[in-house]
Amino acid sequence: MTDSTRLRIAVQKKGRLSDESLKLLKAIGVKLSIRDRLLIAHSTNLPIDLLLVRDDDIPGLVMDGIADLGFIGENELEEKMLERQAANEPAEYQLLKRLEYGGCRLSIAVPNEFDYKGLESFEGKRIATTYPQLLKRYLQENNVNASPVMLTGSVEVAPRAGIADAICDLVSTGATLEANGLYEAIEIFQSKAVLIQKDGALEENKQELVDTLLPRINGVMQAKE
Ligand code: PRT
Ligand code: ZN
Repeated sequence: MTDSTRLRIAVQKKGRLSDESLKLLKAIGVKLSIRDRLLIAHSTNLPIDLLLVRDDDIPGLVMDGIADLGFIGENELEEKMLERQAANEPAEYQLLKRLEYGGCRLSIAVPNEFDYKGLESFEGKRIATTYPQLLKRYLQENNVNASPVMLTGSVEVAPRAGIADAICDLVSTGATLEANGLYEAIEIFQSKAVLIQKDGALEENKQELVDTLLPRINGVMQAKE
């Protein structure tokens, strides 16, 4: 059961942001009882419910005001914002805090045999990506005529499969690129996890709760420095 008086926080159910986000909630004193496979989890000590969802859904849930807060990667957040702006859908949110985990970069990478000489090398090329909006914005800003090819997975095999000439994907250690015979040509976006809040005022009790939680997040982050 959901209760609209409880603060609703969207968190990735399973994946790279999941553990760190839950750990942070725990560190700021939010006790949780999470049972496998459920979409919703309740805090046992505070009026908080977690929505456990795919990360792709988190920006939209906050922008639509279904979740009050959300933990999300800036890459996913910015991509969704651009997508919604293009579709004239609500795309507003408030940034509460940039966090210290989930760090990665969105980069254009090319096969080892690709002769990269600068951005002009991408002229007329096909670039496979899961982030077509971020890629399009970058290409437009830099006056490059290349075609994004949208793939929701296995982006790194697209050049080998003959689907694209290059890829635009998230990189952290670079091991995935190397294993697939690719190298990083250019970084187009840097990302970390962030905590966002829905646009507009929260109900008073929820705002009071957020006001007590935020300083605790700052405290946890400072303690780690
Ligand atoms: O199922 P769901 O949709 O929720 O999860 P997902 O598979 O879409 O996302 P997930 O869990 O993989 O990543 C969630 C978020 O973590 C991303 O949106 C980023 O904000 C952040 N993040 C940080 C990363 C990486 N680092 C990362 N390295 N997300 C993905 N990767 C992938 C990348 O796509 C590539 O396949 O890891 C590979 C590259 O890693 P390296 O270390 O080999 O360079
Ligand atoms: Zn996802």
